[in-house]
Parts: sequence; structure tokens; C-alpha cells
Amino acid sequence: MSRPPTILLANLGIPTGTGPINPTTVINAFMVIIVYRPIKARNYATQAVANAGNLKLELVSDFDFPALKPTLPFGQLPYLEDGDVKFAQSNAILRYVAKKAGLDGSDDLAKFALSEMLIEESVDISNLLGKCHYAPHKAEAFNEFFAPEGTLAKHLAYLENLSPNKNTAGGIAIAATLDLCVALEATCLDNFPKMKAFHNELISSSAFDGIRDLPMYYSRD
Ligand SMILES: N[C@@H](CCC(=O)N[C@@H](CS)C(=O)NCC(=O)O)C(=O)O
Repeated sequence: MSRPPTILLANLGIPTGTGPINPTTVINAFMVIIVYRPIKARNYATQAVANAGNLKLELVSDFDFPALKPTLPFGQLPYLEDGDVKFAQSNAILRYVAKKAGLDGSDDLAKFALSEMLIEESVDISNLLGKCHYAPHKAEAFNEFFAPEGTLAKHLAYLENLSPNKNTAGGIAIAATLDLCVALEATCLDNFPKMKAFHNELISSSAFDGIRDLPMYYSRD
């Protein structure tokens, strides 16, 4: 496949000149997500969905955030640019990329419903990780979260009853979120064979090529 044309980031509708982005930054003319840092966090599942759908998605983090902030819809990142389509909110971005990749499951209502449910479940688990990460007693919060009868185990017990579809955004999002959990507690899936196998299968698939070794945002210390 030939390499796509390159464009100047200055052409993406982001203020330049005295603005935040170095106008000499050159990127590929595909979907661009502006992020703080390329890490395993809000955009991890979105990147995997783009990979699974063979969509080119660039993460750009070379900018001056204070200058960019007033130009963003809610003053926050991530922010996606796909030609004339420009918007924020990480889960809206995930769903947009899923739709564009043909991985939103919308060819079948039951598949779509399961995918959507699993996207929301992955957001719930990610939010719980965030709560632990920012807890005043962070180590204790994570220990409780990962305890054998802890909060994650309760979520996993429910997930164990489901059959995520690996070719939908919801399946990929759950695998990505479980991957964040495994990075923080290597044995956390051991009592949940179905979810463990699902995570192993997805994480070793090409959807996670180039991203599975990104640095983690959340940490236990
Ligand atoms: N609901 C938003 C939250 C976005 C968010 O909290 N972004 C943070 C970085 S991860 C941010 O831009 N913080 C800087 C600020 O609020 O000034 C989403 O899911 O995208």
C-alpha cells in the first residue's frame, strides 16, 4: 500500500503562527487524535479499533496545551480531526472510529447492543482505575480493587457470563481495559478463564500491534 500524502498540521484547523502547534510538524493525512501523551489510557481502545479496521490513526502530542485549550470544544483532550469532522470526548471518538471501521456491530441489533454495553462496562472499569490512581491512599485503594473479592472481581464475575465479540468495538474495549488491569495486577484474570482467554487472544492480535507496549498512565505507586 503506498504511503498517503502528508499535510501540515497547520492545515488541520488548529491555530498556528503564534498559536500552539509548531506549523512545520508534518503528519499523515488521516484521522488525528490530539492527546497529551501517547500512553495507554483513554485512547488505547480507540487505537486498537482503528488497527482492527485497518484505519490509519495518528496520535499527535506536539503542541502547546494552554494555547490549544480555548479552541477545544470542552477545553479538554483528546480531540479528533478527520478531515472536516472535528470533535472531542474520548468515548465519542471511540464510537466514531468504530463506526468508520465497521466495528460498531450495527449490522445486527443484538451484536450492537452487546458491543455498546461492553464499551460502557470498559468505561466503568477505567473510571474505577482512575479513582484508585487518584485516591489519597492509592496503594490501599488498588489493593482493595484487585483483592480476590474486590471490585474488579465482581465486574469480572459478571463479564464471565458474557460472550464478547472480538470484532466489535465493545469486545476490543473490554480487552483493552482488562489489559490495563493486567498491567497493574498480573494475576487479576486468573480466576476468570473466559475473560483471561479473551484478553490473551485479543491482546496478541494485530489490533494491538504497535500499542500493547505503550507506557501506562495509571500506576500503583
Ligand atoms: N470526558 C472527557 C474527559 C477529558 C479529560 O479529562 N481530559 C483531560 C486529559 S485526560 C484534560 O484535557 N485535562 C486538561 C484540562 O482539563 O485542562 C473525555 O472522556 O474525553
